[in-house]
Amino acid sequence: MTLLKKIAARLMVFVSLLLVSWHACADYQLNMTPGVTSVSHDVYLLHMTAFYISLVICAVVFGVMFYAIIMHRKSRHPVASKFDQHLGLEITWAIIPLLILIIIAIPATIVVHRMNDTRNSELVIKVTGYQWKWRYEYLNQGISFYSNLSTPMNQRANLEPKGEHYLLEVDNPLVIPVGEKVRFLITANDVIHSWWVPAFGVKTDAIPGFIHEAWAEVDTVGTYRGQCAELCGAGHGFMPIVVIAVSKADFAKWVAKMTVGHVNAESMLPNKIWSKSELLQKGRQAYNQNCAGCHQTEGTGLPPLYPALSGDKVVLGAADSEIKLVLSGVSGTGMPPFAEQLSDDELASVITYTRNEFGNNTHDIIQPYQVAKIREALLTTTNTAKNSLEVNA
Ligand SMILES: [Cu+2]
Repeated sequence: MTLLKKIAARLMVFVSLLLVSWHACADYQLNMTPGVTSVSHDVYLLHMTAFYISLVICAVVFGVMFYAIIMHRKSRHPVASKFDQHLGLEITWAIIPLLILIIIAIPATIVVHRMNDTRNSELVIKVTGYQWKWRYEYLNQGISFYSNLSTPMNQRANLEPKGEHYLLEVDNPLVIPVGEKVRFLITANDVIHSWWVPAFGVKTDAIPGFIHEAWAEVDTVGTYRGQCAELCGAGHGFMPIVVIAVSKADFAKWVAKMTVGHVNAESMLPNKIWSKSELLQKGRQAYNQNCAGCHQTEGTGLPPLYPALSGDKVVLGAADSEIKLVLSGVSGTGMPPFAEQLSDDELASVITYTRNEFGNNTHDIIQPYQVAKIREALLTTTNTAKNSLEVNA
């Protein structure tokens, strides 16, 4: 009796804890989402079918078990029956699960086959995972951009209340049209990531050196959010995915805007001289988006993996050396080359920022044209090296 009382008391505690914490779980849903693509609908249907089959099996198995426990309890049947083995019964309970498995496997195979059929796509987007951001390239439109987490640093540091889409918001979302088959070519540039958008029924590993494929044909206009689903380092939780599905007409407008924007960005006043405060303001933003993941907001780094920038000898040394290092990265370390990721004015501002923040009072101001000059010199060296390799080969 005391044991029963103990169990009842524990059960009461468990239930009250569950009730108290229930409101905290209200934002989460337990089940899969039916999603917004034909594949995600199929996956959901398959999942629910398997779930209901499991429920029936559960009911039958537990039904028989409890029936046997109650009806054949010792007080009713003090003397146990002596039979063992029943060929018919054994064959039946081997064949029924087999049939159930076949019933589940046939539609599952059809759906998996459909998921991998990327033929007849109308738009191809290459998705590349980086520590810790995504890059999207529209292969036939000549549009490419990086997509960084845009949740403000103060929210991440608990200095401000968290926003509605905390850690699920980006500066440049992926834009796709509804009603068109979009093929994704998924890869990575450093370590293994995984591109996961639950509403599309897509969760595909992004592996350096491999290209995996996925596709989606979205049926509803809207904003869909996902995350990297493969533990990829310290900033794994800070590389969300945001996809905006728009009508075909809006998509055409967006493409036109992006193409023009790209041309403008290329020819954007490379000789403009920025003021120190402009550079620092722009630099803080670029630093928090691209550098703070490793070197930390306060420039303290995470030694020995990510060096502190406060008092760092490269940051306090010649400006050209720092520009060169940021452009080409440091091989064998976590420092990637930023030449492709950031524009000259972003690099100039972030380098100005590191040279004047964290107690690094160099008073240096770096202008975009200085970055452009070193970028060009590096490019010439790389091309010369490539050419001489080709000649030698
Ligand atoms: Cu990742």
